Amino acid sequence: MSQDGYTLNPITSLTTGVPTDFQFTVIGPDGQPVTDYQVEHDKKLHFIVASRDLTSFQHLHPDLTPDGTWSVKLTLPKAGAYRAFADFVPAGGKKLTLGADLQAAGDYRPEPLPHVSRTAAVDDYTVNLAGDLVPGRSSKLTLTVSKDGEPVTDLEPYLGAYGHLVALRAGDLAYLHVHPEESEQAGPEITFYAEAPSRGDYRLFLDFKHEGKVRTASFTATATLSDGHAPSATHDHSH
Ligand SMILES: [Cu+2]
Repeated sequence: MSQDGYTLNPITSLTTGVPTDFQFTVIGPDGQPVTDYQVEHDKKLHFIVASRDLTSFQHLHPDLTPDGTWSVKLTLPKAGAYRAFADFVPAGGKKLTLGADLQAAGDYRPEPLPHVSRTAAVDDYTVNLAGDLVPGRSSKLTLTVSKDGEPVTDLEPYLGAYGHLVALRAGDLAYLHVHPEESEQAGPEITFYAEAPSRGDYRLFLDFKHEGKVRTASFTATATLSDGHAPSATHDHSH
């Protein structure tokens, strides 16, 4: 919630299933809301909201008023605990990711983490994941987008690249640092470098834009040392 003198400060409380104008501020080292931000990946601030069980994910871009209040239309789709992340660079500062817990009242039924898979489907699209998360260092992940079985070669730029990847650790929702590889090609492959801080399971969320619409493909992946004992693609969560 706080780092380097900056604190994420939610203002609005939320009701399960009700679209709400959610407001927050980032309080700076001087105790005042931050009003100057650097643009990164086309936006001054990226706002990610994930349910604690990682079955709900939203990547939103709030609007900033001159007094430093951010606002965004937000719906928490089901009851339970959520983690919100604000990813930004204060003017003259360095990149920060601050988190805050959000609560949606009601009957909470946590869902198990979806099984490890190298394939994700969203609408008419299929996305394949190549590469492995490696604990403690940066690793290359390549995501390949196809539609109706054909490679998609006309992805549209989204947030300064042909896709945007967010990775969260299952269990505590630690937020991974992910960089896109610059590419001149509009698909079907999108390449990222991700740093997994530890062994364990992670949930990856790829946002990509095609035919004017942003969609999210979600994967569960396991970071294991590449010692040949536990290939990540065959890790079984059922026991
Ligand atoms: Cu964003």
